[in-house]
Amino acid sequence: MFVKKMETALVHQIYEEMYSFYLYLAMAEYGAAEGMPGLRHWMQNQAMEELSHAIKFMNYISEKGGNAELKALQAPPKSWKSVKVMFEEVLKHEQHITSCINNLVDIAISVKDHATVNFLNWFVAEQVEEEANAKAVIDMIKLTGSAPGGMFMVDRELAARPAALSPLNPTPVA
Ligand code: OFO
Repeated sequence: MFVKKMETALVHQIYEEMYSFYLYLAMAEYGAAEGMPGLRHWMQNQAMEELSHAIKFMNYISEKGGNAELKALQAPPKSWKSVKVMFEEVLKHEQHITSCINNLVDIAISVKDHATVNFLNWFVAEQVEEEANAKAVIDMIKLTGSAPGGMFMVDRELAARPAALSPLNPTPVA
C-alpha cells in the first residue's frame, strides 16, 4: 500500500518516462530526415530505454497495490536548429528527469516509504549515466562536428551504441 501522495507522484513519473520515450522517437525521426542513420539508431535505443523505465514504474506501482493510470501524452517538437542544439535539449531534459527522481526520493523519505526509496535508488544511479551520455555526445560534436566530414564521424559513433534490451525480453531489440 502507498501513501496517496507517493502513489500520485509515482504515477506522474510514468508520464515523464513515456514523454521521454516520445521525445526521443521524435529525435530519431529528425535524425532520419537529416540523413543520419546513426543518430536515428541512438535515439530509437534511447526511446526503448525510456519505455523500459515507464514499465518499471508501472510494475512497481501495481506490485504495491497501486493503480498505474496512464495519461494523454503531449506531442514532442518535430525539429531542432541543429544536432548539437538537439543534444543540448537531451541534456536539459535528463536534468529535468533527475530532479523528478530526486523529488520522488524526497517524498518517499518524508513518508518513511523505505521500499520506494530502495526502488528509486536504481533511477538515481541511472540518471548519472543518462546525463553523462548526453554530455559525451555534445562534447564529441564540439570536437569533431564542425570539421569537414565531422558530422559523418559523429553519426558513425552514434551508430555504435549497443542495442537496448526490450523491457519484456532480455534480447537486444535492434
Ligand atoms: Fe532518460 O531517464 Fe528515464 O528515468
